[in-house]
Amino acid sequence: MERRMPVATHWGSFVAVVDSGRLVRIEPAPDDPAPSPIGPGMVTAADDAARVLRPAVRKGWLDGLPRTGDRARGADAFVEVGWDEALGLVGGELRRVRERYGDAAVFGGSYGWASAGAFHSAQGQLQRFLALGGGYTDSRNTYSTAALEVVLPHVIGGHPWSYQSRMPMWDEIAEHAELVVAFGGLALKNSQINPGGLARHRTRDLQRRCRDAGVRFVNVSPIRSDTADFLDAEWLPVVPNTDTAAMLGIAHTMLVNGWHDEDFLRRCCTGFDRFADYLLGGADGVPKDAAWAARITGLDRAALTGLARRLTERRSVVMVNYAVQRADHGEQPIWMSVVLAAMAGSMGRPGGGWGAGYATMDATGVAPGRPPVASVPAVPNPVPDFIPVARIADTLLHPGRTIDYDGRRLTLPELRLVYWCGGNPFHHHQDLHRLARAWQAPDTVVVHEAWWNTSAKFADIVLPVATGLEREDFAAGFSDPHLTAMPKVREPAGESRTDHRIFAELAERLGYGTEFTESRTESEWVRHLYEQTRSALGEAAALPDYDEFRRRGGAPLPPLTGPFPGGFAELRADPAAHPLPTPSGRIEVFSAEIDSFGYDDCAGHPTWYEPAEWLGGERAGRFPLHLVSNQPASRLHSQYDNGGHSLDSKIRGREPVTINPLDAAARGIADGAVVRVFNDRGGCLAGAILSDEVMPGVVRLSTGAWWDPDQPGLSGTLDRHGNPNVLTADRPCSRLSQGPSALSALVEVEPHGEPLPDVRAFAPPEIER
Ligand SMILES: Nc1nc2c(c(=O)[nH]1)N[C@H]1C(S)=C(S)[C@@H](COP(=O)(O)OP(=O)(O)OC[C@H]3O[C@@H](n4cnc5c(=O)[nH]c(N)nc54)[C@H](O)[C@@H]3O)O[C@H]1N2
Ligand SMILES: Nc1nc2c(c(=O)[nH]1)N[C@H]1C(S)=C(S)[C@@H](COP(=O)(O)OP(=O)(O)OC[C@H]3O[C@@H](n4cnc5c(=O)[nH]c(N)nc54)[C@H](O)[C@@H]3O)O[C@H]1N2
Ligand SMILES: [Mo]
Repeated sequence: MERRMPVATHWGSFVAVVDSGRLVRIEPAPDDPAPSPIGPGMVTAADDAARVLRPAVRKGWLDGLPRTGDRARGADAFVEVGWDEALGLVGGELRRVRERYGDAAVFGGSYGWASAGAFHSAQGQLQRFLALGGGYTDSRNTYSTAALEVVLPHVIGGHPWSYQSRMPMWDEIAEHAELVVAFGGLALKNSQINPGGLARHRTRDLQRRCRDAGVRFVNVSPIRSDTADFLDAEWLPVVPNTDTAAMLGIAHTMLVNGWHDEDFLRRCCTGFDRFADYLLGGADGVPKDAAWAARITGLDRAALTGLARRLTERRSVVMVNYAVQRADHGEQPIWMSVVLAAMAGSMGRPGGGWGAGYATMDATGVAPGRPPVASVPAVPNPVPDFIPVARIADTLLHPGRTIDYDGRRLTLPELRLVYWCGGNPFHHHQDLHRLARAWQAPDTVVVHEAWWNTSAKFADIVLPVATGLEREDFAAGFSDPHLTAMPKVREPAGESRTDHRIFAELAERLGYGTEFTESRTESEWVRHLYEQTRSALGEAAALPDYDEFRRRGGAPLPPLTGPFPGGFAELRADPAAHPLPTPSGRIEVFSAEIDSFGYDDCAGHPTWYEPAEWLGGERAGRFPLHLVSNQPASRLHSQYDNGGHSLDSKIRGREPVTINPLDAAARGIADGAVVRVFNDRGGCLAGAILSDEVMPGVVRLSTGAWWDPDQPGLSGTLDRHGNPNVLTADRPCSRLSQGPSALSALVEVEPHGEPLPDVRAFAPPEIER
């Protein structure tokens, strides 16, 4: 007897087909116009060889408990233990570390996307558990957008994400706009994703509507396919990491021709004069004109001056994606894009102006938000310490060191116990060989994982968790006005348990079980959060009761209609009556606050800084190709790299790397060949795809292939599988944001001879029973 049940994931809603408790297949939701192919491929991963089935403890840790400076983390065998023993070890370590070193020695920053679900939020559960137990060192900002999150509140004010409700939506762009200039493109592969779930994928059809309405698109990006074919976009292949220079060249052209929106800059912005002086070369003698910009960016001077004219003459939108700011000086292209839009004249006019992150997540630019939905209740963290999220290796390597961060001085804490739940640092962090060295520092690393990925292999204690298919919940995606029921589709594999149950039992052992669970079972929690949401939204939302909601499989939420605070339209109409939440109440073209920090790598106005690694720099003599490690089309980061869709994309078992045919020919690389991608930080194998969709001088190796070091435990050895983070640099964007700069890395590529080593990324470590 087949049963059909709703499934909610970060890549959309699906239907699970289950027969006698066995998951048979996952089908697209019938009303999703553009379902993601990632969904169906989840089935085979649910019971593959990489699944963690029982709690496991690293052998060396078990033998010599606890010790530091051990080189074996990441190379050692594991010993399977019962839950009772495993929880005893974790509880004992938490108690020991807290007593001996204080609560700040516990790291609970645990960055990561985990899975959809309002209650079973991995990070939410972990942080509630650690906060009730005395606190933990947290992390701040995201790997996605750290530079944006720190700089934008200085420039337009408010919460880092508040811009999402100020920028024009796709339907407004279709109706009113004539020209979209997208720095970093609008890759539809990325709009498969929406954090926390998504009822229907709408970005593709909305983009199509813009095109049908006659909107012209310009794709400023090293990769042509960053815009869909149907958009028929003009492609400006820009040298990676030079967007700020391109925008300065356009801005200079606007200024010297008097095409800029002087009225808006005078009434609604502050500090344009200071910036104009920089543009014209007042301070450094270098006018940032189109010829200057053309030399840096590789773009035609005429293309830049043409954009200056078209952006100002037409109803235009300046769009910027997130990849451009995951780079050295990543704050600059974000800040400069706001300034460029302010100059162009469409800011605060219907369907025009500025926006970030279009198509990076489906709901961005689709809906301005949804009403709040209850989730696992947060508990204030008694420990004030935090680190900027991407400074984890620095913290482990250099406790006690001080760093700058957004006008403050932070002292990096000494971490003794690292607790990771719902993220994969050996996927997401840069310079993995450095992270592997840093990872030897703490006494103990605890990881909750469903699969033996690299972070599990680098842990001391691995606790197997149930996946999103293996527990009851409901999902409410980012900005998506919809609730989706998440019935338990199958039983947890092996002995795995939910994160919540693991923490509930640990809390019980540590003496605060009732505070953690509030005496509710998991089912009661889910029902409670749903009913809380239902009553908070009241009659108007007309949500059914929980049992009826489960029967229907979901329910729509009322969309948010605004008015949204601080919209640019109100600012343009009357800046005195509708100030932005910035110090000046206006858009800060010049920020006195940032200027007062005195940073040599982030001045008081948008500035072109030469990146540490780029095609125009000295290092390109040794490593002449710019590595674009963008988001993978075939999965979410490292999640379901072991799923069917991602496995199908591999070339002879390796992650594909796309190379321009000119660069391939110069190196004797054939389509489908296995190559070695390398620099002085590391190297990996990958399968070559030759395509002119990537500009010459650039290679694309997307993130997420599980790291497979040739000789685990030995620093610097070749990755057999193709994780670009063995090549990227662990370098902060600047002293302002301390964000990650993964997109600033140069490499060389060469053919790799036969024989090829096996890929063992999906094989579990050696396990003793
Ligand atoms: N070179 C380079 N590196 C990058 C980027 C880049 O562009 N280039 N992008 C960065 C960006 S934008 C991001 S957001 C990060 C993403 O980095 P992560 O968010 O760390 O990546 P994921 O692969 O999503 O990792 C989630 C992990 O949680 C596990 N998991 C899933 N559900 C659950 C659960 O319910 N409980 C528990 N305990 N675990 C669960 C999954 O198995 C997986 O291992 O990567 C960053 N890294
Ligand atoms: N399928 C899929 N979708 C995803 C994700 C995923 O893992 N898989 N991850 C999600 C997450 S967590 C995030 S944060 C977003 C990220 O969204 P983005 O950061 O926007 O996505 P990326 O794919 O990293 O980059 C998009 C394009 O930017 C271009 N680019 C790179 N460097 C430069 C540059 O210096 N200048 C210019 N002009 N262009 C450049 C590249 O050609 C690249 O293809 O995507 C989300 N969507
Ligand atoms: Mo991200």
